[in-house]
Amino acid sequence: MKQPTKSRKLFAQASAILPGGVDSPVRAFKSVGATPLFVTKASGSTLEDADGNRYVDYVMSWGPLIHGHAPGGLIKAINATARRGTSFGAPSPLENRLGELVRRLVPSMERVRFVSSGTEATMSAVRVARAFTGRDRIVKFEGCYHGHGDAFLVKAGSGATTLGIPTSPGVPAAVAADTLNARYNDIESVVALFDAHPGKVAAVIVEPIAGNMGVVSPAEGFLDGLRDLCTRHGSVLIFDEVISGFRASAGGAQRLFGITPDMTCLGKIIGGGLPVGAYGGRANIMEMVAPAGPVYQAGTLSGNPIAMTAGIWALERLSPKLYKDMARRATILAGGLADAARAANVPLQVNAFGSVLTPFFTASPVRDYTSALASNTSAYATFFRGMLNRGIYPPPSQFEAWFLSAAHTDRDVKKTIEAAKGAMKEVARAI
Ligand code: KE4
Repeated sequence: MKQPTKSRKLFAQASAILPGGVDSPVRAFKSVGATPLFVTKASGSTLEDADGNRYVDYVMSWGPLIHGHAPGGLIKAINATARRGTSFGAPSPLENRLGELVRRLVPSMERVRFVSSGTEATMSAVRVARAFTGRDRIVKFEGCYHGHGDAFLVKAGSGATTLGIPTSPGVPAAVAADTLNARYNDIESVVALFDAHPGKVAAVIVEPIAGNMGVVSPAEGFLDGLRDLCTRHGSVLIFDEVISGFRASAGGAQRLFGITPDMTCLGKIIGGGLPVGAYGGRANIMEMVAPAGPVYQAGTLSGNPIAMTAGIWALERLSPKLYKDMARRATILAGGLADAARAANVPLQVNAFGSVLTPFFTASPVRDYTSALASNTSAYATFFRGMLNRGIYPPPSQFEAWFLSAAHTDRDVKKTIEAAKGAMKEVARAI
C-alpha cells in the first residue's frame, strides 16, 4: 500500500473548512488512530483512495449499498432520470412507484412519507407518535442510535459512543427528560419505565436488530415483549429499520421475526446510495401528518426524482438468492475472523446476523450496550490499522456493523481472512 500522502494533505485542507475535517463524525477515524482516507472512486466491493490504494470495503457507505458500489444498471437509471430533470418540488410518479414497492415489502407501512435521511425519518415518526397519543415521553435503548435528533442523543450509539459523547451537549434538559433509556434485550427494564411513567409513554423506538453498538441480535422474546407492552399501554411501537430494513430480509426484521410495529423508519438501502429516508405505519396514525392532518413535517428534496429512481432500482433487485449469498459469505468471514483471533490468542466475540457482523475485542458475549462497552477499543484500532495496511477497509469504529453486499466475492472474503491473520498477530503484540 502506498503512504496516504494525498489523503493527509486533503484532510489538512478539509480540517480548515469542515469541523473535524469531515461531514459526519464517525468518518474521522478518531477512535482508530489513523488519518481518514479520502475516497475518489468505488466500484463493486472496492474503494480507491486519493493515493490510488484499493480496498475491499465493509463500510459500504454505512449500509445503503446492498448491490455494491455504482452498479451499471443503477448508473444508467439515474442518468435517464437526470436527463428529464433533477428536482421538481412537485409530486412525481416515481414517488408512487417507490411507495408501492415499500408497502409491498413492508405491509405494516399502510402509509409512507419520504424524507431525505434516517434522522428525518425517526424525528418525524416520534413527533407523529407524540401527537397521536397526546403523550411526550419516549423509550429508547442505551447504545441504539436513531440519528442526531435531540430526543435521541441521550446514551446514543454509533459515532456518539465512538467519540465518547453518548449524551450530546446542546440537547436541552427538558428534551432529554422526556427520553427514557432502557437496556437492550432487558424487557424488565422497559416494564419498569412503563410502571414509573404510567400513561406518559408516547412511543418505544428500537432497532429490532441493533447495529449501532456493533451488531447485537434481539434476545428470544424481547421484541414480542415490546409489542405486548406497547399494545397494553397504548404506546406506539416504532421499529427503526434504517439498517435492518431490506437488509435483514426484503421485508426487514419485522418480516423475519413476524412482529408488526405501529410505525417503521427506513433509510440507507431505500435510497440505493442516494439520500432517502422514510417513515410510515398504520393509516390511522399516518393520517395525522400534514397536509392530511395537523402534524407538520416537510422537506425541499423529499421524494427527489433521482433518489427515488435509485431506491426503485435497489428494491426491485432484492432476491432470495441475494440474501442467501451474502449470509453465506458473512458466516465464512465471521468464522475466519474468530479463527484468526484464536490462533493469535486474542479475545474476540463475533456477532453476525445475515449480511452484517461485528468483531468485538472482548472475552465475554456481547448482548447489550454494557457488554459492548467492555470491548478493548485500542485493540480494535490496532486491528483496523492492520487491515487497512493489507487492503481491507472495515468500519473505523468498534461500535459499528460490517456490511457485505451482492458485490462481495468469495475471493474478497478469503483475502479479508488472510489479512485478519496478520492483523490479529499485531493486536496480540500490542495488548
Ligand atoms: P442518517 O440520518 O445518518 O441517514 O440515519 C440515522 C440513523 C437512524 N437509525 C439507524 C438505526 C441508523 O443506523 C442511522 C445512521 N447510521 C449511522 C451508522 N451507524 C450513519 C453513519 C454516520 O453517522 O455517518
